[in-house]
Amino acid sequence: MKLDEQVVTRAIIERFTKKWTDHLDLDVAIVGGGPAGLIAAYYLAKNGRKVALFERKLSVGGGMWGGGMMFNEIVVQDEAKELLDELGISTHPFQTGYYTADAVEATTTLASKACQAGAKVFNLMCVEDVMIRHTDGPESVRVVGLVINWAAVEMAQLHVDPLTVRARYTIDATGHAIELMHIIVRKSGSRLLTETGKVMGEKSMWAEVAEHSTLENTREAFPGVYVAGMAANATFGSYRMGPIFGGMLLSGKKAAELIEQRLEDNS
Ligand code: 48F
Repeated sequence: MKLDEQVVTRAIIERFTKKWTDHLDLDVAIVGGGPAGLIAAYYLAKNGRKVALFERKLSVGGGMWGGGMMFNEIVVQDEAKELLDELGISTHPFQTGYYTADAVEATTTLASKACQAGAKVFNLMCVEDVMIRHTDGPESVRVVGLVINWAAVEMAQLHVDPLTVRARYTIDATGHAIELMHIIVRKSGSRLLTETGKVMGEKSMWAEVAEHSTLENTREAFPGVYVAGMAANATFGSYRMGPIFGGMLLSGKKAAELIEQRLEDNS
């Protein structure tokens, strides 16, 4: 077969453009492709929802690749083992209640399952802002979409205007940085659904408490926006937990379930 570079170029441009235009109006937009964002994408897509995940970096996986301090093994507790089994990620018992998994196997399998379930990953794109609309009067605001740009534009600090996607619901799964929540507070001046109305910030490490509170804190933090993973604890003022990943995965799953319920209620 004779190869034609122009066919290769046209294939990439046309297929990417189709993928992008097919995902301008979403059921759920997920910001951040760490473990929490990826697992939420997996469950929502598995339910047939139109989901896109935006990740600033070249690769999805966030902080899961490096295990703890670049020792590329992760730990999960009893409560999350079933979830890894469901995804087909091998786990190895360590001592009662604790399992390890190879960080690279866990990350690649999770990413692959999310994509195969139908979630579209847009890597190398960063979310730099949100679209907010007044819904029921001036006091009632809601996030209705995201403002997106190429990560390369951000890195080069070029003055290039962004583009947008609409979404019925959004998940802030940006990890420790909680980028979406900070943008919402800074730009809208509205109160978050936290005790103080602001981003409460992450506390020092306390794995036992943090793993449980990650789940409790996985909820709507601003109308239309749910927080998942480390962003949930950082928004609602709880502790960090280090390289135990059960809470991250269960949190992403919970965010997907809560949004699924809202989508069903509104249909
Ligand atoms: O940090 P990250 O892995 O978040 P997570 O899913 O998991 C946290 C754990 O990795 C670890 C931990 C475990 O116990 O505490 O830290 O909560 O993934 C967040 C991803 O979001 C991307 C970022 O590059 C990373 O891959 N991200 C952050 N801000 C943006 C973004 C943005 N504005 N636009 C696009 N991607």
